[in-house]
Amino acid sequence: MTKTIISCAITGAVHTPSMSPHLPCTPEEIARQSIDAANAGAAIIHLHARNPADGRPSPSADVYMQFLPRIAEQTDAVINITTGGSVTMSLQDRLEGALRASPEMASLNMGSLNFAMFRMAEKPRQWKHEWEVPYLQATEDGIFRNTFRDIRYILENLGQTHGTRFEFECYDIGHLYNLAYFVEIGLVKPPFLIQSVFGVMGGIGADPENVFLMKQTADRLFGKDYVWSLFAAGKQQMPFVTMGAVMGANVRVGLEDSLFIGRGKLAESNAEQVGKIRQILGELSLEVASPDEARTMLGLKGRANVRF
Ligand code: KMH
Ligand code: ZN
Repeated sequence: MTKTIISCAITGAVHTPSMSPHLPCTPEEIARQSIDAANAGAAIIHLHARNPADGRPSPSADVYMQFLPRIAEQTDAVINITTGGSVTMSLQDRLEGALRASPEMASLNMGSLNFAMFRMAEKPRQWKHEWEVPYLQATEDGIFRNTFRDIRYILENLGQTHGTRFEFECYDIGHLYNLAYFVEIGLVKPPFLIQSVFGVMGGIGADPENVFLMKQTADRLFGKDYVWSLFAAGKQQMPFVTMGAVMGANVRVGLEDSLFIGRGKLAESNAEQVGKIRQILGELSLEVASPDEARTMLGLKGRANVRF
C-alpha cells in the first residue's frame, strides 16, 4: 500500500468571511494556518489569496507573495496555487499568482460548470462586508469557465513553461474525458493527480455511488497512469475522504471546501480538519505521506525550483 497524501485547501474563494470567524483571510492568517496544517500532516497546501482589507478573493500576486515565502520558510510542504481563482475572475487574473510564484503544483479545473454558491446567501446571518451577498447571488447566473483552449493555455504557459504539475479538479464524469484528450495529445504526462470533487452545486453530487463511478471511469481511461484523490464540499467532507481512503484514494480537507469539523460545529482551523482525517487514517492503519514522498509520487520539480 502506498502512503496517503493529505492535501489541505486553506481558504479558497467559496466561503466568505461572515460564514466563519476561523476562515483565514489576511496573509498572516493564511500563512499561520498553512504552517499549522502542514505541521498537522498535510503534505500539499492548496492556496488562494484574499484582499486583506475585506476578505474578498484576490488574484494579486503581491498578496500571494506576502504569505508564500513565510510558508516555504517554515514547512517543506508542497505549495499548490489555484488557477481557479474565483468564478468572477478572468483567466489572466486567475493565473497571476501561479505565474509569478512558479509553484510545484497548481489546480487545473477540467471543464466548465455552473459553480453555484447562491444558496449560501439565503442563510440569514450578520454580513460583515457589502460584497459578500452579491458575490454569492451572482453565481446563480454565472459559469465557471474552463474551455479546452483555457485548459491548453494553462498546461502550456504554466505546466510546460514553469514545470508546474497539476491537481486536475474533476467535478463530473465528463471532466475525466476532457483530461483524456490532453493525455492523448501529450500535454498531460503520468503520474498525474486526479482530484475528484463531489458536492459542488453544479457538479456531480456527493453520493457514494458516484465515487465508484468516478473511480471506475478513471481506471478505464487512465489505468495506472493517475494518482487518485478526492474531496466533498460541505457536510459530506469527512465521510467522503474516509470512504475514499478506504478505497485507496488520497484525501483533501480544508476550510475552502467545508467550514465544519462535525455536525453543526465550525472547525476552528484547517489544522483541526487535518488532525481529524489523520486520526481516521491511523485507525485504518494507513500511513500519511510526507511532502517528499508526495513529490516522488507526483513527479514534482522540488521546492528549490519555485520563485518564492
Ligand atoms: N474557487 C472555485 C471557483 C481551484 O482552486 O482551482 C474553484 C476552485 C478550484 O477553488
Ligand atoms: Zn481552490
